[in-house]
Amino acid sequence: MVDGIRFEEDEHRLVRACINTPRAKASVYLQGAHVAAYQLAGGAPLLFMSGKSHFEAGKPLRGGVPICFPWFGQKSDDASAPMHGLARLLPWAVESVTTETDGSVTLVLRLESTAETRAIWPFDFTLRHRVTVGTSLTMTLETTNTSDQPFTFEEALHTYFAVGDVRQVSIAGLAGVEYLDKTENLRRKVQDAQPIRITGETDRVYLNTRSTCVIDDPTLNRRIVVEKSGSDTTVVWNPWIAKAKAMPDFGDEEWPGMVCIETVNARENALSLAPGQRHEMQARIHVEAH
Ligand code: TA6
Repeated sequence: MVDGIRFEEDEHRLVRACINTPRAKASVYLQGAHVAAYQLAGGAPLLFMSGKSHFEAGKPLRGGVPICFPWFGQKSDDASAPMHGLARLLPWAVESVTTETDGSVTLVLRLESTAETRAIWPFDFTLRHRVTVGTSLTMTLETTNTSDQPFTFEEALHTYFAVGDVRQVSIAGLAGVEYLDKTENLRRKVQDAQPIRITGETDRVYLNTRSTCVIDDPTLNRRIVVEKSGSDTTVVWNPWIAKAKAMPDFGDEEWPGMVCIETVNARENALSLAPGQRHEMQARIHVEAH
């Protein structure tokens, strides 16, 4: 037993790690290595989780940090394949738990390809997700090509942030960056110099950017800083009213309370790995007073 972490079955019989450190607490489901909650001691939840989320084997949670792998969005050659890939639907194994000297806890979860995954995506891989819970939330997704042939993949840490009112939020860090607007058939646009404001359904794939993004949330009196490495794509998403209503696992009135700033490699930023090659993508998230 390592201090600061215990494993339990939740009320839906899904296994989660409950991490409690002096500075922060979090929960991570073994299914999908899915960080479901994170908050600083004495602070408000940093991650959004829908009150209507599924908590069922084989279904993704609606909130927290879904892992998208080995494709982002729809599978390009098979519309019937699961959205955002397989990784978030499968049970991951606990590889290690360590407590750092600063009291933070690092949980490493692992997913290896199987005959089931190869039937859908014909390559062998090992994924590791290293989650460090402390005064910041650091998530590192490591992909290793264990095939005897190269493969090309997309990946995302599809992070749902809790905000007081998305209509009052501004998002800095993407000025001048080219993006694909998924609300307009992937039309290519360039972000202007102003911080992003959410005034309707927003679903943008920002390309070739390694920038840190900052969510300024005057309602909750905080700034959320999203730093990243090993990622060239950032996705910004809020479903707004109609899309919120269209999602059965998302409350009709929940859309003002969330925004996704996703740490991604997708589309023209998809990655290729040679046999035996490894890649790491990391998101480092912390909160600052407003
Ligand atoms: O990252 C934004 C997005 O691709 C949206 O288009 C929307 O589909 C969202 O992901 C949620 O996808 P999901 O499969 O989790 O419902």
